Amino acid sequence: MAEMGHRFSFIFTLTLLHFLHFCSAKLGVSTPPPLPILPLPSFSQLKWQQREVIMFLHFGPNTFTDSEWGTGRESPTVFNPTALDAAQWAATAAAANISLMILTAKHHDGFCLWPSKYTTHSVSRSPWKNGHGDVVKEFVDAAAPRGIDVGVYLSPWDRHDRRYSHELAYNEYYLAQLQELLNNYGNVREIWFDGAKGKNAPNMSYYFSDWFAMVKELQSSINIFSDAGPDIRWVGDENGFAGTPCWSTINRSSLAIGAEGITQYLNEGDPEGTHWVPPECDVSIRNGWFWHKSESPKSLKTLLEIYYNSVGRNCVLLFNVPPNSTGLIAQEDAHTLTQFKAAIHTIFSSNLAQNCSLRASSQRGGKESAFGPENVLDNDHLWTYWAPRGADAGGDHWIEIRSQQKQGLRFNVVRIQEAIGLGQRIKRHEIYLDGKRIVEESSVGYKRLHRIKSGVVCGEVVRVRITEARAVPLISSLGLHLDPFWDPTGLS
Ligand code: FUL
Repeated sequence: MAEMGHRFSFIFTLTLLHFLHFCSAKLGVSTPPPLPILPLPSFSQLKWQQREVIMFLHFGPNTFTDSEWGTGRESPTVFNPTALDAAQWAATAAAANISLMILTAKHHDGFCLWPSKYTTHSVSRSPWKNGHGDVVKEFVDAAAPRGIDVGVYLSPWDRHDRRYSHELAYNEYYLAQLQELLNNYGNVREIWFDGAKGKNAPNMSYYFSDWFAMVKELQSSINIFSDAGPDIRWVGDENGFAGTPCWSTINRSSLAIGAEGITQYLNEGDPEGTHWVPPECDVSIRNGWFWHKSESPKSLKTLLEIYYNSVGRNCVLLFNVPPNSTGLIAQEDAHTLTQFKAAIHTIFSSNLAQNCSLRASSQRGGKESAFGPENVLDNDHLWTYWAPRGADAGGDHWIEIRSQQKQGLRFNVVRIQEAIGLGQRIKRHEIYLDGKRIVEESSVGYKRLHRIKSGVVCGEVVRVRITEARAVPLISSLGLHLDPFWDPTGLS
């Protein structure tokens, strides 16, 4: 009897929903978007995510002393670039479509690239421009006309300053420098708080809460990077490889900046995470972070490998391109970067799914709604998406791309993007070609790229099936691409 009652109320609810849907369609009223699933990205985090590849510039005394970690005892006179030209840095970034550059305003050696009022260990004591130079200013001024945004790195670990190890004095000093950098150089879009610290460094607490609050007070659209956010997290390695899965969410309360044993958690994120803190993959174009005469840039093949494992796994790639001791980005680095950009363009500028027909397991709000499968082929990768019916993550949700041409489809890369503005949802998914499974994987996020392990495949119908999700899946973009650079045998 109770079961009959349940069935009746289920049928009644379903009929009512259909009736309401029919009425609203008749009245020309649109079905609203589904509810988000928390946590959500902030406006600045979304903007950052869409940049995909950004640039790091490690520059300072190390550039001149051929080292990676300066001792702090370097004389400011070693800093003497003969042809520093920040416009060339900006031109190099612009040629690679890069819209954000981050400069090491102060690295672990404590030397400041701007004339800080609070120390003499800076450009003010260097022969460069007779001590009247300001690299941070030249960097910011060169970026603006190119439409490039800027960020700064201010190392908490300072091997030069004598206040370091005197907790209060050093925290005040650091805060004062934050105020200089964030008050005097216009908009700053990202700030890097590096958790690195030598094993024998004095034990001292950093007042992160004060620092972060000050940063947000001075710059409203900035993203704060550290091991644990609050806005962007470290990916847990320096090879530029994110994990699988890779969630934009983590539990911030379970993390301490600079702590040991958290790298896997940072690499993969947490589907149950309480905060939206997406990962950034920092990696250098060369072996070291600073320029060294003896090193040369990585190969295009390695850079593409990094791209697939960072941007292709829901991350932003922070690519370090260090200026040399003349103050310029080396020609071979600039060339490698242009080749990299051209390769990405070759692979992704055309979507082989573009003229295909689309079909899905169901559609939220019915056939006439704004949530149809065709949304995955438009240029909006955030706010237009295919949404299945209902609010339930369960059920067999799929979307299908069917070739309209005799020769069918020929590709070796599949691109999937979630509408992350409403939260990250997909936990597991599969891809089928003509009924045969070719991919079985985990999370998606803003962008997931799959290179097909067997190489180029041909067929008629590609189906993306979402097998597990935190909430009803929302797919904003799908792409089929041909990567001529990728050799799955690894022989080329
Ligand atoms: C590390 C530092 O120790 C390296 O020198 C470099 O700055 C890298 C980006 O972060 O933690």
